[in-house]
Amino acid sequence: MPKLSAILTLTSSLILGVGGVWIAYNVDMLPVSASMNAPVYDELYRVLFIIGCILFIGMTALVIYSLIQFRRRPGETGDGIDLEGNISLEIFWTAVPAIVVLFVGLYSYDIYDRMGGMQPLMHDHSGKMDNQAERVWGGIGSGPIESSSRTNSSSLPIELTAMQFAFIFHYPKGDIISGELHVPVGREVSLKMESKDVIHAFWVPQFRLKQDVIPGQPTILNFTPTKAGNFPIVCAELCGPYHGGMRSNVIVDEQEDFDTWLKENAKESI
Ligand SMILES: [Cu+2]
Repeated sequence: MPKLSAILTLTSSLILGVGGVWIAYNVDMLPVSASMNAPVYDELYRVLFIIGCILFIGMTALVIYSLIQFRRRPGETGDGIDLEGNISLEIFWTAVPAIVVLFVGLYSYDIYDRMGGMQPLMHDHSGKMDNQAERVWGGIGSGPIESSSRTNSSSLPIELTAMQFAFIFHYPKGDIISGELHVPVGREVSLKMESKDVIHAFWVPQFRLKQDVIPGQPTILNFTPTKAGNFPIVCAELCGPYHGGMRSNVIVDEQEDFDTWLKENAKESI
């Protein structure tokens, strides 16, 4: 009965859709969100997770249904019905994945743009960098920090040197060298990163930020922490035998606690 099957398809799609959304919003698999970047990233993750849930549950249900409904009954010894081709089904299973993939592509592009990833990519191919020839992706860029258009005057400049197998932070204000990153909550940090040896990567899962640290090419990473706390910094680029131990911490303090830390550790009075 075509009408019954249409109602069944509609009902099961509805249940799948609602179920997918419910799972994505109730099963929290991500670490706490602690930077301004994180909610945007999490939104993309949720949408992809909803699509994944719908596909996984829908296909599993269809397989189980088919196994039971079309099983071999007692006494059946034949090869089954002789089927060849089904144009409308073929159009359907080509069109649906194409639309889903197109949507995922466009939506990811939009999220990347909202994270600042679509800042003009002006790279000077002559080898020298002029003032505009810097790359800024997702608050992430490379080039001379002095010319960074994304670095506003209120942001806190910090320099990161990565090496086998440590992260070393330098605060130009106060000339502080630290093995841990101290930052105040709610203020933009502009991290100028460079590696001394091989490629490393600065990754803070709670900030949803991961950026390569490259020898000979400074990278700039701008971010604003939104939650006070102690979060891990992990090297996310296989960089040698002790790569797994290349970790540090970012300590996000309230502004006054950060100021105290800065005063206590500054080499000169600030
Ligand atoms: Cu490393």
